[in-house]
Amino acid sequence: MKATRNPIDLRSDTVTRPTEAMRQAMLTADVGDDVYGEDPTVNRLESLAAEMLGKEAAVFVSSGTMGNLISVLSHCQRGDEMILGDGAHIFLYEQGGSAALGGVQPRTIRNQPDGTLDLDEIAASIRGENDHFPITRLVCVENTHNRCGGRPLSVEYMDAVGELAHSRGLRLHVDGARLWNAAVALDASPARLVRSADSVMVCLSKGLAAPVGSVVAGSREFIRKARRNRKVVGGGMRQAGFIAAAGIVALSEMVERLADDHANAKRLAQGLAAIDGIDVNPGDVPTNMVYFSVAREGMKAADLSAALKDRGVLISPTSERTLRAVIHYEISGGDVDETIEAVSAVMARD
Ligand code: TLP
Repeated sequence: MKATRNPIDLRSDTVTRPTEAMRQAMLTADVGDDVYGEDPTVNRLESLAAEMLGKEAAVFVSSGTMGNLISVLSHCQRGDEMILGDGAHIFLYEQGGSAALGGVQPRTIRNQPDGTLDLDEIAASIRGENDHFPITRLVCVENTHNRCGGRPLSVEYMDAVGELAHSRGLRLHVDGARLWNAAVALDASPARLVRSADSVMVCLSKGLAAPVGSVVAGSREFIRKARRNRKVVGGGMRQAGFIAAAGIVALSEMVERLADDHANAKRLAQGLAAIDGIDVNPGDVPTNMVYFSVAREGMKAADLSAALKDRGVLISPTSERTLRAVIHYEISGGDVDETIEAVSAVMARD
């Protein structure tokens, strides 16, 4: 049975609680010491994820942030440079961990509105041979792109960015926290989407509703390094099968239903578009995120967010005028309708 949620929490798809099947799987998980490689459930999750992502191997980590960090640490040496978007989660929201802990310098270029990085700009940012320069080692892209509206990056683009990186001797890392949403939205297999990537981090704890965990996948050699780096950041989790068990359910049962979240996101955007003082383009909501803005003199996103909280709806502001609503497993069509009514009531009042 699916728990009902009160308040209606649209702050993120990270707020979901485990499904009944996940709770059962956790209760009965067969476990061992994963630092010795002896947790059968973790091993099963890693094999399943590697297979779904078309990679040789995978490693289970506690969070998306840890997965991205150990991927960068495994590709780069201190003083190396990585090229990534100025809206990338790795750049904006991970405390600059790659620089702080790995000595890796971020070279940002502008994210295009569709979440991509312009290929010519990437090419122009790759350093040449010169003793003054750092060595460019890595390109990172994000799919779906969170700050760019949850936009999925196409198979063609993913292939092209991988080809460019490899032709210049660089590696490609994909922050695929929501790769599953991209795959469903594009009707492409996750493995196909990341075929040209040297590493990919995917989250189990966002749209797929597992309580904890992410997975990094890549070549056997890369994952060996990533496993060492996981240990040095304190990520050797021992009987982690208890949480990996929920991850297996997430991968086996929770991917296809993301289409429902995407439909609900569109429906929310359509409802919001009809409200005076709200700006949103419902034609531009490809996955589970709805970014919308307040277009009324004297009213800020934080004011709307506070007024909605009083009505039992949680939506976070992302800038002075903009808010982000994220649809997930615990949000029903009825919750979407209630949210539209709440926004409508606040905007009619003020
Ligand atoms: N994103 C969270 C916040 O940190 C902003 C959210 O609510 O969307 N990559 C991407 C693209 C992400 O959106 C996130 C989480 C992460 C990595 C980090 O994952 P965790 O939270 O598991 O460390």
